[in-house]
Amino acid sequence: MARIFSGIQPTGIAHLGNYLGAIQNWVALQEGNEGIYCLVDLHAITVWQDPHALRAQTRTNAALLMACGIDPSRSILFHQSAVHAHARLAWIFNCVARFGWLNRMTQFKDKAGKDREAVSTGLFVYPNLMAADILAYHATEVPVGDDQSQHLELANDIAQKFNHDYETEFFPVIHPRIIGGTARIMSLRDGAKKMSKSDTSDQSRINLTDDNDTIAQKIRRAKTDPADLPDHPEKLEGRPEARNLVGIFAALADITQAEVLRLHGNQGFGHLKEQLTALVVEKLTPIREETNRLAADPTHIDTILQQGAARAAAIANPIVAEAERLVGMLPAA
Ligand code: AQP
Repeated sequence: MARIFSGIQPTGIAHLGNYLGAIQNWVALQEGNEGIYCLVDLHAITVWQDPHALRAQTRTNAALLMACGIDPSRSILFHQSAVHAHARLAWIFNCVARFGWLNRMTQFKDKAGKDREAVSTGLFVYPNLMAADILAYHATEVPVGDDQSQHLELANDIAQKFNHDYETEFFPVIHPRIIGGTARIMSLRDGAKKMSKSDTSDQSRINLTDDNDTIAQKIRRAKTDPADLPDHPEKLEGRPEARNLVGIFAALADITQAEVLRLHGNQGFGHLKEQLTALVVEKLTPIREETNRLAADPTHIDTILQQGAARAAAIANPIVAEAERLVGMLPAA
């Protein structure tokens, strides 16, 4: 039985990319594994968040995860800030990771844009906190979208350097579980950008809480190109928006892209978009309805997250206390 850790930032409402690239895999991995799933609010504030919105989004995403099938009686579901072990270990990792390593992170470059002087230092050391999230539990399996592979390599570098510097084998090797095929879902407005919660255009993504009319409208307006759909996936080369819609369809219908094109190729995008809308509506309607039911009782959500945090802390506190001891700190109590 492997211990699995993964997280989602409550920077907005989880979208179809989060679902296909991460959440559906988390749900499946609950079977036969020890799942630890975290709403990473400390990560979220590396970019300024409205405090009221952050609290609301943390609760809504917790409800969404449960509606998608994360079972809090089986897995541990909690919010990151409630377990102080994450921040304690992250500080140690700030002192282990090298500036040059972080400077090479492509996600930092993307998120910081041109004005690097103006971004928070938290955004720069974000991968150190992510390494701490995982290693505070000695988790070895991390299911993430492929956009996170570079951060996981860095987490392994940090673990190795810690082990080397303090002459120990305390931290294990992490294995990323990147889901093939559907790993990266792109923006509906720009096939070169990933679908993202923090994209300023709500039209760029399908939020898991979108109602059926909104879903239909977003898919209808999704960017395409003037040519018909091809009859084979190889011919999607250089057509990122077409590839994205075909990829989403294949992932939701659980068929290959070749099959999607066998069914819908050699015609305009209209038919594919109509069928895709039906698929998305079918998948998201029960999730949205269950989320709304759970979200009506925020106190209950808070209780579930606090109970999850207590279980998480029971695992992480002794591990982080041992890391602190290895570094040379006196016991806290
Ligand atoms: N577009 C995507 N396709 C596939 N997987 C994705 N993930 C995110 N976007 C896509 C995966 O979802 C998990 C949770 O992501 P996150 O919330 O921790 O942060 P993120 O990757 O930065 O996601 P967003 O939506 O783009 O958030 P913002 O806008 O706040 O930065 C991760 O496993 C991620 O791989």
